[in-house]
Amino acid sequence: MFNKKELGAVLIFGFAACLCVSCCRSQSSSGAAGAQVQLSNFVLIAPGEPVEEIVRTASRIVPSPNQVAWQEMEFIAFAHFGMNTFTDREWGEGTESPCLFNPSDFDARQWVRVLKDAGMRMVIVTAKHHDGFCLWPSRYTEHSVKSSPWREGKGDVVREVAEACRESGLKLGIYLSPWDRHEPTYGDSPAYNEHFRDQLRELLTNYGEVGEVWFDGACGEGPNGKRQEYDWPSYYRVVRECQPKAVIFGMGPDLRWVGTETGYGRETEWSVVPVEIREGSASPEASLDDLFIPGDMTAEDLGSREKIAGARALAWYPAETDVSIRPGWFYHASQDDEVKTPEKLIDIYFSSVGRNGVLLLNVPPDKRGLIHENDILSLMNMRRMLDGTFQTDLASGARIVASSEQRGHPARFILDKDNKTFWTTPADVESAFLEFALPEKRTFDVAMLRENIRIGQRVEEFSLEYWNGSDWIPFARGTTTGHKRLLRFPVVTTDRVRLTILKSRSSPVLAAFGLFKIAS
Ligand code: FUL
Repeated sequence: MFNKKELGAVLIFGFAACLCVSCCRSQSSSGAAGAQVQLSNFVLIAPGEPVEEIVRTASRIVPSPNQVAWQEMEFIAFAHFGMNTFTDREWGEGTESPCLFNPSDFDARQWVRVLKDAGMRMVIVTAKHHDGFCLWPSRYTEHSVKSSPWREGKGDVVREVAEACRESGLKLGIYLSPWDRHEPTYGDSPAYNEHFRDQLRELLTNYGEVGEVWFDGACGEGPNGKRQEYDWPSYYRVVRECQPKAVIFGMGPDLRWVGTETGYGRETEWSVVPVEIREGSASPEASLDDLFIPGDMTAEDLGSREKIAGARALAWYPAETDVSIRPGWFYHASQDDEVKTPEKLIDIYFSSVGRNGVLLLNVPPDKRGLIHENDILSLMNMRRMLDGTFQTDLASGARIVASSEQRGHPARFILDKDNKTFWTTPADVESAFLEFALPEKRTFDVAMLRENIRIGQRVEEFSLEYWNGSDWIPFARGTTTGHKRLLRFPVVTTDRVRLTILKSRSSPVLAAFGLFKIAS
């Protein structure tokens, strides 16, 4: 599967079991628990590799522990706040006076309280947007809160958000825009790269643990007419060195942009996808961080068998789905009546978290430095409806008959509320069904499936049917599952449900199944 050079690279990328290639080969079709031998979150594919072998390899690529921790958060917050909040713009020029930044009632605890109550687990703050104004008193520029009238230049938004997050048990994320329309060195590539690394290091060493670093791809023309060449690998090194538990989004190798800003992920969302790498540099010393080239990941099909068949490298590179609660990313009073409704937010939740993504919802604080009342109302109603929907699992108490079970991984594990245990089939059994006999007739309109992503992502197609007393009636169908798949369908009342895995990349590994009734 790999040449000698590539094998070395695979070994050092390994997060799970680091195995020699002969182990991979000999166990690839007969491994324990149907789970088979796991590789890492990145694998190089040798030219000419048969498609079936590539598919098997893809099924055994697993997320890094940092990627698992990120995926399990499911729902996280973006807080776009900065100079644009005060100039009523979306992209500033970089020439704005710091005097304009002056929130009247800034309260990071209010942000965090609201976002936590809404069910979000991390807050990513725009420490610096494209206009270059820094929300922390950076040593490397005067264009920051320290030159503003706010708290007489003694304030630090990043610190207050970090402290509020720590107090509430939320993680902190940092958005640091590489594109900087204020910084004079921008466009002088080596000088600006150093400046950017300095700022990054400042943010990643002075504010406690950071869970995610958000790198935007926007790259404008420098003031001197030169285009800035970002030195991404050197940025990644700063993140790895200062925050070993952080994941890097976007222009980095850990998380990819889902490809739209609507909040809607793909119906078929693979976390294992081909990635672009620097050719000819796959030495045993190289890591994904060194090889990775940020590429366009916006196509509708990223991870089908056809796509991975031609891959040079495959990585666990899951989708983050960002969207704003308002039309703009920053607060504009004119949009106070355009806050997304709870129903719209729920639709987005089903189409992002429910499609194997993490939902990054932007809630932009206003000029007071507070989350606006309209946003709070929408968020709280959304939360109430989601809690109402998911509080009672109508599949619980069901007896399950499986067409096939791997020893040690019985079907009942799918209902045990422990996402680390799982049902799977013996090796090479790639289609199977589970029949759920409910304790009595129940009414539902939502189904939930989860794979155990620690073992990989495998399910390619599944269907759901119910027993109407004489026949099995199909009521829902899906493709990929991943961390979480939610399906909505017209209300069904029955006491028997059948889940069929129609197609899978090696044995399916399901951690959970649930049935729910949407609450209004
Ligand atoms: C984009 C930026 O240009 C927008 O202003 C916003 O920050 C969004 C989340 O990312 O690329």
